[in-house]
Parts: sequence; structure tokens; C-alpha cells
Amino acid sequence: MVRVITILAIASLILGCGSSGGDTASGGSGGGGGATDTTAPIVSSTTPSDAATSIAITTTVKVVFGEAMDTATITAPTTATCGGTLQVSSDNFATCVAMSSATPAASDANAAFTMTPAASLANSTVYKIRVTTAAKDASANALAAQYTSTTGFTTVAGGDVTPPTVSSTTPTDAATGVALSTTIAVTFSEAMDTATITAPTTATCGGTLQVSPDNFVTCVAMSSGTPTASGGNTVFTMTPSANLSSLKTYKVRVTTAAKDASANAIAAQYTSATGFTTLYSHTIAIDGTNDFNISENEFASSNTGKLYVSYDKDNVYVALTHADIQAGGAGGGNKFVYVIFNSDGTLATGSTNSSDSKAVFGASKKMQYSWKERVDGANYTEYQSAPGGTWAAWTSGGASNRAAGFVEASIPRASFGSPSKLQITFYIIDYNGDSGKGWLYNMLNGATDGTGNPARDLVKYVEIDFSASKTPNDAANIKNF
Ligand SMILES: [Ca+2]
Ligand SMILES: [Ca+2]
Ligand SMILES: [Ca+2]
Repeated sequence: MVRVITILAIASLILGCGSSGGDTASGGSGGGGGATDTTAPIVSSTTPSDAATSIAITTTVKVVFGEAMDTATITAPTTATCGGTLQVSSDNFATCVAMSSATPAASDANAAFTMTPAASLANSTVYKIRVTTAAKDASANALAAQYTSTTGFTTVAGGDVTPPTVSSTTPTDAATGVALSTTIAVTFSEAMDTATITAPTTATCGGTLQVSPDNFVTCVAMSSGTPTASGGNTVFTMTPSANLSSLKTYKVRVTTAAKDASANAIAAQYTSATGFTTLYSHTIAIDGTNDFNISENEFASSNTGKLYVSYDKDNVYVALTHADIQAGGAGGGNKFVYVIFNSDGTLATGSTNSSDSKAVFGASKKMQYSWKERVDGANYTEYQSAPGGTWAAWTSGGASNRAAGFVEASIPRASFGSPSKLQITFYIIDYNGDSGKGWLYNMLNGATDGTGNPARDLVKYVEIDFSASKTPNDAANIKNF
């Protein structure tokens, strides 16, 4: 019985073939094995193409076949050991480029396959592509012969893979005494891609170069979002849109979006360790109102009065409060405020006595400039200097204002010869006191000295250093003659 069925089946098969054969030879009638592909696949192209040059070291490698392939046969090595059917090598396949995946990405209906190297290729290097005969088309026909690039593609020369670094900043980190009008520059170790160097133009921190007084909660608004490049694009300078603030410490930050000309980013965000600190500056209006800052400008005196010293880049400001000071023009007394200035740190030049002969400094110390203001009675202002040891009228460029309990003055720093330091001391004298000899409130000494005959010795003075980042009333600024 089994035998009969088998014979029938064979007969049926033969009959079927015969029947089919009766049609045209093109035979589309197709039983399963109909259009059998017996043609070996070919490599029709590669990308990069053979003999191509200046190929980016980050390139992918694509192999295009003449027909759809059996994806199971298209593989790549993931280590330097050559393996798989698609290979890339710089040393005639002694070793191969490790790919990020053993399964090349198929496209074009399985006719194209793309490999991504696990790491950047080397610069100035020739790479060949190989396809082994284990690569088969969808009908299991293998490549007729192994394919190998004739020449290979060459990667781009001289690639820079070194991240740039921040070499320095200006002002330098930890600098003090920085002018409020400073610009800020960042110097890199190499030329940068200028398109990646930007700055914020509002207080919102943004851009790759930032300057902040509060650890980057806010940033200094710059006048331009594009720092000025110099030094072959290694130095970038920013100009704040307004002066910086007095006695603030500013840090500089460079974000990792800053890149060199080869698109390498800085390895880690740069932030100043300490920051730079600005100079002191507080401008006073000479208007009879006390607009000095108590915490920065005030010196106590036990003579019921207080002294004030401030400065900005152009002027020095001094003031006193005292119960003896009458409103402008008011009062019937004969009292004067004296402020003595020296621009000579050694106090070696000038006059031994004040211009009213009521005060002297320590032994052999001399005085150079004075501002004298009547504070009880008719208004009177006098500026004198003693360049050769003798007091004479001085065109100080100063201005003063006297109000009830308060008198203040400004004098241009240039009028003292723009010194780096200035020594200042204060007293009040009453020509009607002590039988017309006058007597002193020795303001910085905190004592009433009494008679003005002989001249009183002023023991203390304030020394301001215009280049230091200190408040004028810093305790270290009170000196002894
Ligand atoms: Ca084929
Ligand atoms: Ca570099
Ligand atoms: Ca004022």
C-alpha cells in the first residue's frame, strides 16, 4: 500500500512537470523554487570610496552590494582580531578596526551595511575594506571571491585631539586692587573656535565665558555677547556693560562648550579658585547731607564727633560731624575744621607746623596740604599747600559744604599729584578759646588737647592706599606719627 502511494506521487510529479513544460519557457508559474538565484553577489561600492582622501577620523564605513544579502552572514569584528565578513584594516588585515557592533546596520533593503568604529580612526592612515566569501546573498550564494579595496581610503592629516585648557585670566586669579572699569580676558592654550566663545549680555549666566560676584547665581552683563579675539584666537576679552562694584570678588568661569579649532572641548569646566577683587570706591555728593557709609568710612572720636573718609577713582572725600558745627553762615563763634593731607609717606617734605601754627606732627614730620573750613560764623573756606615749607594758597579744585552738625569736602586726587597713598588727619580749633590762643579737638586721638600754645602734637592719622582692596576705615589704616 505504501509503495502504491509513492509511485502515484512520483507519477503525479512527472505529469505536473510535463504540464508546466507545455507553457512558455519563461515559466512564471512558479512553484516554490521557481526563479532560483544562482548568481553570486558583488560589492558594488563602498563609503568612503576606494582611494578617497581626507576622510574624517570619525567616519563610518559602508559596503553596498549588488543585491539583497542574507543579513545573518553580514558581521563585523568588535575587537582588533579580524573576524566577521566585513572588515576594515590599516595593516593589510593583520589587525582590524574594532566596530561598535558585530551587526552592521542594514539599509537599502539589505543591500547596504554600515559599520561604526568603536573609536576614532587614526589620522593620516590608509584603511582597506575587506568582504569575505562568507557573505551571502538572500539565496545563499556566496561572494565569488573575497573583496579587498585596491588602494584604501586615507584619513585626514594632523587631527588635533587634545582638549584646550585655560592658561590664565586677566585680572589674574586672587588679584586685588582691580579697577572697577577693568576688562576681563581669558587666555587658552591654543586657538579656539570663535563661534564657541560667547558671553552673557544680561545678569543671567550664559555663554561659555562668565564672570560672577556670587558664585554664578548672577553674572556680569557684558557689552557684547561676542568676546574680542586676539593672539590668534587664543585670547578673548570681555568688557562689562557697566563698571564693576566696589570691593567685590569676581570669579571667572569657562564652560565645556568652549572648543578649540578642531572641536575639542575643554576637559572640565574652569572656575577661578579665588577670584579677583575690585578696588574701593564710594562717591560722595558735596551737598551738606551725610552720604558716607558708616561701615566703610566712619572713624569714631570721643569728642562727640565722627570723622569720614571715602574715595573714588577721581576724588578724596572727607567730613566731620560735631556739635560745634553750625549751619552754613550761622553762629557767632570763631571755630574752624582743619584737615591736613600728605602725599609723602615719609612725611619728610612740607611745613613743620599747620598753617595756623596750632598743630604739629610727631618730631620732624611735616605737612603738605590743608583744607580749612569755618564751622561757626560766616562762611569761609581756605586751601593751602606748603611745597617749599611755607604755607601758601593752593588751587585744590576742591568743593565743600557746611550744614548743621556736618561739614564735608572733596578734593581731586590729581591735586595731590595722584599719589598711591594719602595721609590724612583732623582737628577743630576755636580762636575764641583759651584767651585767643585757640584749642583743639584732636579728633583722631579722641581727646581735647586744650591750649594751642605751644602747638599741639597730632599723634594719629589715616593712611589710605588707593591700590588696596580695603575700606578706608580698615583698622590697619590708622597709623601713629
Ligand atoms: Ca545573487
Ligand atoms: Ca586641541
Ligand atoms: Ca554729602
